[in-house]
Amino acid sequence: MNVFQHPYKGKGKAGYLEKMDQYDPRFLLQLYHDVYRIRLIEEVIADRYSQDEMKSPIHLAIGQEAVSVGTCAALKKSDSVFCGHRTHGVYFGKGGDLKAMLAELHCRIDGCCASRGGSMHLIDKSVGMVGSSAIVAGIIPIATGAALAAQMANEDRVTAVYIGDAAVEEGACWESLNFAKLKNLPIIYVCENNYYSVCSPLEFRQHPDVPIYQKAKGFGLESYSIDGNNILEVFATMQNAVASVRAGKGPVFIEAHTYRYRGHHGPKEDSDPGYRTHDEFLEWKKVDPLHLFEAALMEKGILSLAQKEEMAKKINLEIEEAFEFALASPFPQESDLMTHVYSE
Ligand SMILES: Cc1ncc(C[n+]2csc(CCOP(=O)(O)OP(=O)(O)O)c2C)c(N)n1
Repeated sequence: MNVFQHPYKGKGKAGYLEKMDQYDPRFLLQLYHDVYRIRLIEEVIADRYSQDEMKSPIHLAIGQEAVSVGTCAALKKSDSVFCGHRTHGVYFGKGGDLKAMLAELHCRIDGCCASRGGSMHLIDKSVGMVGSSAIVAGIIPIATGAALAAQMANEDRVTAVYIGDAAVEEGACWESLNFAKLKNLPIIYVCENNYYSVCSPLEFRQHPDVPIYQKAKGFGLESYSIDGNNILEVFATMQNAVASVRAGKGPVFIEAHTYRYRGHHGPKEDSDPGYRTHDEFLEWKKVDPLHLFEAALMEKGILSLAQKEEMAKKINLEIEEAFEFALASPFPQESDLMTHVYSE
């Protein structure tokens, strides 16, 4: 089955236009800015990666930015997010610091994990990014435990955990959902379904009769399947989910359909190995989360070309300064090797 026979392809620009009037234009511009910023940052990371200054492996979120920005926009700073290995979009969506992230990717002490994490293990408690893990599905029980802790401490804190479509193929996922439902936990599972697990297409791994969100429904969770490239649909769904969770109605599951443009890891586009075609990639580019939103904003007169260019100028300057910061930051000292390491 080609992914384009999948029912969730999005409605294109019309899908934005029909929803835009209900929002303050300043809010829409902020969302656009945040998506654009992630796109530009990751494109520069990709361009500079071959210089071999960044020693961390990378999994880019280019193409999937609307999921991160749209969901995080519905969360408070005091809410917690957890992530798998594709961390950058969520980190920036939650308000993460560009200098701290680039220093982390360059394995420097000013990194948000002081160089102990790298791209796949970004943690920054100052913005509520509490944990991320390269073990597929490994973060799900951890996030579920954090939601249990919030509930036991009677804290008004929602936990959101970001997982891929392959993570739902692990038992830890369903054990966690079962437990979250049982305990009525304040947690939202956001599944970024980009249709691939490394080079393995979804249709080789899961039966099309049982979409991911329906599996979650089977565990009793309130569950949605949405166009993850439409930031307004993502935001509205997450806003409802957050309200429901805060009202004590228990866990929610969101399956957001989207597509990654670059290889599973590394900086390049990757139609060559043959696991997906270049035509498929071009089809998804027609529903690009940045460009469709941009076209809709321009059609409504909310964004002008001059504004866009000004935005890009500022973001590119910020990126340039952040790279300079990262490259000037010292490497960790050998004497620090065992700091934060626990052993009996
Ligand atoms: C338990 C485990 N099994 C296998 C791997 C190897 N691996 C790394 S990423 C990945 C695919 C993950 O796909 P998905 O969860 O859909 O996220 P995406 O990369 O598409 O964002 C696999 C199989 C791993 N890291 N952990």
